[in-house]
Order: sequence, then structure tokens, then C-alpha cells
Amino acid sequence: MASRRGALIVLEGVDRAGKSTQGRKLVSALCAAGHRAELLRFPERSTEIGKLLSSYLEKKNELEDHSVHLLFSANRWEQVPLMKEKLSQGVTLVVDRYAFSGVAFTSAKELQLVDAAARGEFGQERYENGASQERALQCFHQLMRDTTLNWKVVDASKSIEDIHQEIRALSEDVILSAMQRPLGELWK
Ligand code: NYM
Ligand code: MG
Repeated sequence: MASRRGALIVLEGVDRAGKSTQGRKLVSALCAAGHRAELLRFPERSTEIGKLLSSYLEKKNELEDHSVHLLFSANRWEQVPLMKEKLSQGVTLVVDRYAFSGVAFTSAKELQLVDAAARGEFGQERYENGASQERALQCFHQLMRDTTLNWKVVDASKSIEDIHQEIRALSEDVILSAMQRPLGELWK
């Protein structure tokens, strides 16, 4: 069946929502169920652009806001040929953050809202504070309203296992429906 292609499953959310844990578990479960599935993440820190972004996030360098936004975008573009090839070969891609994080975290910088009260500990990276996360979350909600993509909201406060079962079931459905539709253009 030449038209069998993989699904593009993007996990989006604020830092510490559990996306990386869920992404790993999802890929193992899908592979165990006989699907071809692979995990990708953005930023992909191993490339030259990714290294620049990684040190920016670790506050080891300063970059102009617009320019860093474009570097995050370029960091996705550099993976697009590979992603298209995998998808067309029937590999389902589970992606830990994608262009929506690009929109949400850049918008979070530009919205000048009052600082949210200090939350539990985030990491030490840039944006890892309550105010940035809150603004990014609002932007994710806006993106869900404004884009006609197949969004599913998962309650990240549930147990790792419950969330995993929910995401796994949603993914099985999306893999089946992706097989019926040709590969379109990817949001980048
Ligand atoms: N981030 C991620 C952006 O600001 N723009 C982007 O385009 C992407 C993909 O990078 N706080 C931010 C969101 C995160 C940070 O991601 C690092 P992670 O998943 O913690 O490695
Ligand atoms: Mg993080």
C-alpha cells in the first residue's frame, strides 16, 4: 500500500508537563504494538544551530529575540527533509515540542503581563519561571482555538500511567486516520 504513511504526533505544553516522559513511553508502546514509531525533540540540541540554542537557553549567551526565534524555526527546518522521508515511509513521528512552542514561547516574551506568583522550582534555563510558563500556556490555548489541527488536551496532573494510556489510545486512532490521508505540508 503505497499511500500508507506515518502520523505526526506532536506533544506540546509548558515545561515540566511530562512531554518527554510521555513521548518515550508512547514510542515504546507503539513499537511494541507493531507500529514503526520514532521520537524527535525540538529544539534538537545536537546540530550547530541546536548548540547555539542550547547555550542561549542555559543563559550562556545572549541573542536578539527575533533572531533567536528564527534560529528555533531553522532548527526545525533542518529536520524537515528527514521528517518527510520518515512519514512517507510509514514511520509515525512522536515530536516533543514543535512550531507551537516556537509561537508560544516567543509570544510569552512579548506579552507584558504581571509576574505570576513564584511557583515550585523550575529548572535554571531561560523561560523556566512561572510568568513565562503562564503566558506560554495562554498562547497554546489561543493556538488551539485558531488552528484547525487535530488537537487533544491531556490533563497533565494525572498519573504517568493514566496519561500514557490516554495518549496511546489517541495515537492509535490518529495513526489509523493518517493512513487514509495524503501527507500535507508540515507547520514549521
Ligand atoms: N522553546 C522551544 C522555544 O522557546 N521555542 C521553540 O521553538 C521551541 C521548540 O525551549 N522552555 C523553548 C521551550 C522550552 C525550551 O525545551 C527548551 P525543552 O523541551 O525543555 O528542552
Ligand atoms: Mg525544559
